[in-house]
Amino acid sequence: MIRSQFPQIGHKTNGHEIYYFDSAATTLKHKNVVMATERYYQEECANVHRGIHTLSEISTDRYEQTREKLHHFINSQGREEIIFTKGTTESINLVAKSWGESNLGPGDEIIISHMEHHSNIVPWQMLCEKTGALLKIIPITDKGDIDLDAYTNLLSTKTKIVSCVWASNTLGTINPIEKMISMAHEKGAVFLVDAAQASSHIKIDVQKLQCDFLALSAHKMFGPTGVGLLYGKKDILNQMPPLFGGGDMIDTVTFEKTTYNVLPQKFEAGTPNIAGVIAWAEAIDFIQATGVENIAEYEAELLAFATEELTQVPGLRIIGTSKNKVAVISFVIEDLHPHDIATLANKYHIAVRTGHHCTQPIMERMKVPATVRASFSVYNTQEEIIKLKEALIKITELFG
Ligand code: C6P
Repeated sequence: MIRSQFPQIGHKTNGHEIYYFDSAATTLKHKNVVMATERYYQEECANVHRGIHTLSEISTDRYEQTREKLHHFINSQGREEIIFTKGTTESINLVAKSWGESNLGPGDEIIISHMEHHSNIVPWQMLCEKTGALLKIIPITDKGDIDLDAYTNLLSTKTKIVSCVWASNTLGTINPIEKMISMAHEKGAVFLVDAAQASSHIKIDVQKLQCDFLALSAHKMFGPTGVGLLYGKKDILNQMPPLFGGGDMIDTVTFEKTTYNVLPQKFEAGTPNIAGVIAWAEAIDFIQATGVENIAEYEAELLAFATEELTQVPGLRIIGTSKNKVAVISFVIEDLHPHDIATLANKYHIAVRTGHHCTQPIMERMKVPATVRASFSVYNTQEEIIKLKEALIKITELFG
């Protein structure tokens, strides 16, 4: 039984069990992730790549095992293409700064979509300010799909990079990313995939996708917070300058000249989140043992059920109605402010997110001030979704 593998399920907070529908913000943590974190701090704490004593060797081995697992998990060509970062945000910033500043100039174009998370907007705006490059936006339809015709028209030989979300955290839309990548390549542009919301729902195969970069976060796939990865094609990563200078990323240092380490260490300056990286391996094991396809199938059933149930709530309107979605439902209810809905839902021990979900341009596009977002994962049940629906009905009744 999957639920029993997540220690937080069943735990009482302020005397109450919480119905957790906020997995798009961060998933619950698998019990082996918690245990591996504890084991590192209780028994095996040591720095990595820095000592020849037994504890350092154990930590280094475990740390590098996670890299090896991720290399297989996303099917990269080599383990050196896996760079550990703090998460998706840092990964995208790394590409924008390191690759962007050495490859872009005035008049060059960067394409993103209207449904990007702020993490995939702001770094490119900063890059444009620095280099004189221009940011172009792919429009989205009322249902929340990418407008592929508009994308075709935006692409040109001026396009240097396209950076697009695979699955939207707000609309749930799964974008036709493989097709979008091949269209960008035809114009000679490189492509970054924001896989933050895809990682625990969609099988990732970077060789099949042919993407040049891919970013994701461990905490959205049952793993710890504060750790993620940047995948990059080896040839491209080799040409990029390091972003941070410090320990571990160097080969030799003198006051006259420093030479850099090889991949992946070139991009991993300083003591990393060792416990986080080590514990992440357990999350990957869980996903692989369960099967991404099985997770996706179960979540698709939950999404269909929740869509059916929630549309029975008077005045409820779903924002993001693409045919192809991960298990995310953003909604508004007529005459109620999303913040009031979420505050009252909390009184019924229901955890949903409210606000702009770090996607303010989507709010403006869909003409709503904010939405309530219920996101589901492999440990949610239909019974819980009924509780959500009942709470929402009570809330609408309360407001008359
Ligand atoms: N979305 C949400 O509640 P970090 O914070 O670096 O792990 O991930 C950033 C990020 C990037 N892209 C997408 C599509 C995301 O969903 C997120 C994180 C969370 O929707 C927190 S804002």
